Order: sequence, then C-alpha cells, then structure tokens
Amino acid sequence: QDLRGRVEFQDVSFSYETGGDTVREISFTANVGESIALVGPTGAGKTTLINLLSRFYDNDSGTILIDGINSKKIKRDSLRRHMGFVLQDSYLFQGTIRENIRYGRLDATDDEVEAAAKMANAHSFISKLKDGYETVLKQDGSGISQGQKQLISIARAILADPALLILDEATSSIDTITELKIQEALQRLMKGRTSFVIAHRLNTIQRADQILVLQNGRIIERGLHESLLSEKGFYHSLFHG
Ligand code: DUT
Ligand code: MG
Repeated sequence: QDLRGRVEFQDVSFSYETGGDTVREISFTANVGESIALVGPTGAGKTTLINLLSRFYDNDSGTILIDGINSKKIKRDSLRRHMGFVLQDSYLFQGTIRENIRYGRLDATDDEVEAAAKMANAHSFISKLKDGYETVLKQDGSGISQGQKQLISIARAILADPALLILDEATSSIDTITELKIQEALQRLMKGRTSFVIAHRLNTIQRADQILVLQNGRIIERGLHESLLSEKGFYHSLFHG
C-alpha cells in the first residue's frame, strides 16, 4: 500500500508559549490524494494546524504521521521538500520570473519551467511581458498583480511536484478572469496530491473531500458541505449567521 501523501493526526495538541491550549486533541486522517478544507473563524487554529504539519512548530503531545511515519523522525528539510505551499502572500523573491518558478526544483530546464507555467495558466501573461520569463520581480512585489503572483507560485509548486500541498486561499479580491485561471490551475495542481486548504471560497469548500470545522483549537464538526449544513450547527451558522 502506497502511503505517500497520507497524513494522520492522532490526538495532537499544541500551545504557544504565550497562552493556553491553541490546538487541542486534533485527530483526523487525510487519505492519499484527498483535499481537506480547514474552515473556522479567526483564531480558530487553522494556521497553527498547518504550522504543525510542516513542523514550523512541534506539537506538545499526540502524533503526526506523514506517509505513515512519525513526522518528528523526518528531517525538517526533507519534510519541506515533500510539501508545496501556495500562500496568500506568495513569497516571491527579487529575481526573474524564471528564477522564481525554478525555485520549485533548481535543476529544472527552461522547457520544464515553461511547461509548469503553462499548466499553471501563467505562460500567457508571462509571454506578453516585454522581457517575458526574464522579467525581474521587485522585492516589494510591484509590477505584477496579486493574481499573477499566485499563478507564478502555482507554477513553482507544479514544478516541485510535492506529495502534499498547503494552500491558503486568497481573501483579497482578484479579478474574475484571473480567479478562474487560478481555480483551474489549482485543480490541476491538486490532482493526485493530498492538499490542505485554508478555504475562504464556497466552491473550494464544496469540492473538498473532507471539511474540518475548527473553533477554539478543536475540530467541532466534520464532513461534507451538505451534511454539515443540515446539522444546523456551527458550520451552518458560519454561512447563515
Ligand atoms: N496564537 C498565538 N501566537 C501565535 C499565533 C497564534 O498565541 O504566534 C494564538 C492566537 C489564536 C490561536 O493561537 O488564539 C490560533 O491562531 P491561528 O493563527 O492558528 O488562527 P487561524 O484560524 O489561522 O486564524 P485566522 O483566520 O485569523 O488566520
Ligand atoms: Mg490563519
């Protein structure tokens, strides 16, 4: 049985030094290729859960299994290479677009970089730029739009070809056409990979294989959109006030 991409949290708890428990007794299994939507109000623990998964922080108790292996036994850098990140403020660095995409896999050829950009729906806007792939991105991120930055970070993740994906969906408004391009590119990226999405968009949540509803660091409800709505509990109140 291929466990590559499987994630299991067993009774995972964690607290920041500053406060009480932040994430409490979290248990769930993400099967290979599934998408997991993390939903909940601000401060619920969504980012913390992701930070535990990527071992930005270590859990105080419980066990996190990645590919069936206790994640504390996996070296941090190989763990990071196992994961792709597409975050709200996609961290692009000062350098060309080509360098920024290639950061996903440093030995990639130009053809591979461009193939990844095509898959990510980024190639068409890049080729319209005067300097194309050699366009230098500024440190302050000026010059291209927020949505275009996302497409570049999706291209980077496609090139990296990770088993696990962490997506932090944008809350800022992005024009409709770019948004559609992003959604389509994300569907391609997510195919066959286990993905964790801090989800803000209803249609992302509806498409998820599992929705975990967090509040005060706990999973208080879980399931699929329709059944969660029909429970008329906390999830329902998130959508209907
Ligand atoms: N917290 C800290 N220190 C930190 C980060 C967070 O004490 O460095 C607390 C704040 C909050 C809880 O942990 O009570 C969970 O925070 P998290 O950032 O995980 O919440 P979120 O679900 O990601 O909230 P948001 O939707 O605002 O991003
Ligand atoms: Mg957060």
